[in-house]
Amino acid sequence: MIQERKLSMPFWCVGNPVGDPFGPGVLTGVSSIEVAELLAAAGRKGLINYSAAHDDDLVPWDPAKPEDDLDESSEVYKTLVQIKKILTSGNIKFNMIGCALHPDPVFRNGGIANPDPRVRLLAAQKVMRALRIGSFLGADFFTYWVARDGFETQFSVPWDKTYRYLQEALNLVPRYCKANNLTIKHATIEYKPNEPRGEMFLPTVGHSVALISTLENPDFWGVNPEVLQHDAMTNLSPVAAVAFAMYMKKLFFLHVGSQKPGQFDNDNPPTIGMDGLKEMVSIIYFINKYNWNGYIEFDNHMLRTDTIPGDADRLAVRDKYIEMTVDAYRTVERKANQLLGENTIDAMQQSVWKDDSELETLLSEGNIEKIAESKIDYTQVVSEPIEIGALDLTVNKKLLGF
Ligand code: XLS
Ligand code: MG
Repeated sequence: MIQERKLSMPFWCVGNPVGDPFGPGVLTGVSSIEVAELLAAAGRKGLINYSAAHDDDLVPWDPAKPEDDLDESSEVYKTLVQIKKILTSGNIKFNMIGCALHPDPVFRNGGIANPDPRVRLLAAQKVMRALRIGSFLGADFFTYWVARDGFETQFSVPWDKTYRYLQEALNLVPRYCKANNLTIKHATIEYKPNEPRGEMFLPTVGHSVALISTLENPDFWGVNPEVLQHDAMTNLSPVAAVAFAMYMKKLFFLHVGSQKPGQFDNDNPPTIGMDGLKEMVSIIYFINKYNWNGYIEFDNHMLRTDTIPGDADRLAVRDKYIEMTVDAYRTVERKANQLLGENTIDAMQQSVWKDDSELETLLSEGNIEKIAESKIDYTQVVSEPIEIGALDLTVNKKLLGF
């Protein structure tokens, strides 16, 4: 039985006023309470099950009050109580908290990897507050998206220390969660090659998984690739990134949107845009085929064109955005699952992969004498066609509905 994925719609996607570097937001803003209400309504309609947020998406940050979330008479605390109540009313589980280390100008040269220890301290305090906020809402995950931890100029970075700064700050996360009995049991690194910085310190899945293996508590940490955007931005393959993370048992969840390869971070809704439809179908196809049972979190925004500027429709357009994004994902999922049941595709895959259980065992046992002694008929192997073109044509026909 192929499962239907659980879906998460984050606060920042719904709240996004859709600005870009050439113009301000075209949508009138919404409060975090209004976003919570939109999410709860979507939960009641059965569209989504989870949500996520950065601290700043929920409540404002005042560096002079690093523990305002603990003060029951503060506005921050009262807002969090209200958000929790609204989400619960729509059966939305709050699943992931991130710490916004990108908007405030004090973090303009980075958050947890900032060379200035005063800024790293502020970042650590803000991360702790975000962890408490996440736990108050019942989150299972914390996500470190690389934000402004990166560079534009080569001589401005203390290269002998930068990765230690990252290790030190990431090590604080499980330590803090455990010491305070928080609900957060796991965390992810969300790598990205560039944007907002010219280059990032953790640009790929490989960098992230390697760094995780050096942390105090590697089992606590995984990754959440953002497909198609964060890999495709530099023409790396999102498909291979997800497969690698899954094989390394580090695929904790996925961020999903759409991307034209080689461009700025498009953050288009899944399937919307110029490219990527087939890649998205293939990702859902193989995570289902190989029984990965995590959840999918959207990370995208509506197209600027599709907004209705002004006050009157600011909630209605966001409501429609949630519905359309879920519809786009479910459409891909249906197609992926249809391909999964296809005998023709299975048979063609088998013929490309050439399964031979005896040889499989021999190679995986890794006995060097047996491997050295084995005989393969080279002339036979070299003369066999490898019919990948035919397999792909079959897939394309199925995708196009023939
Ligand atoms: C930006 C990231 C960001 C994270 C949340 O590119 O996708 O939105 O997912 O911190
Ligand atoms: Mg993301």
